[in-house]
Amino acid sequence: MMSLYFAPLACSLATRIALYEAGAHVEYIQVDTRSKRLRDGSDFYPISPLGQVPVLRTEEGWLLSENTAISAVRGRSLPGHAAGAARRYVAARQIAAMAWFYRHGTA
Ligand SMILES: N[C@@H](CCC(=O)N[C@@H](CS)C(=O)NCC(=O)O)C(=O)O
Repeated sequence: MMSLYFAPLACSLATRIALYEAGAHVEYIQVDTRSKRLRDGSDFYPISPLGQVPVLRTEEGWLLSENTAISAVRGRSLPGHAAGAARRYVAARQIAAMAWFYRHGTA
């Protein structure tokens, strides 16, 4: 199962919304971005050297940062994704949505 490291109301919300809407089977792991700790007290830095969310741990164990990159991978890997030209269109729409979130969701 994939895992998404997130913080409430941080920009990881963009990826969370995309994963929720896609019906992805994901474990959501909350991070305190101030203390750089997970809720179980473990250190977040080995997962994210910058101490930033979002980070997606793929089923293969890869750690991916950056909303845009996570969105692109997610679009290709979830069941039910579009094929061929339609997939490229969906990928472009995802990037546009992410760009909108960054423009309107950050100070
Ligand atoms: N360019 C990154 C930005 C990641 C980012 O700035 N995350 C913020 C939350 S919106 C964070 O974790 N801040 C905590 C910190 O920098 O200490 C992305 O789009 O994923």
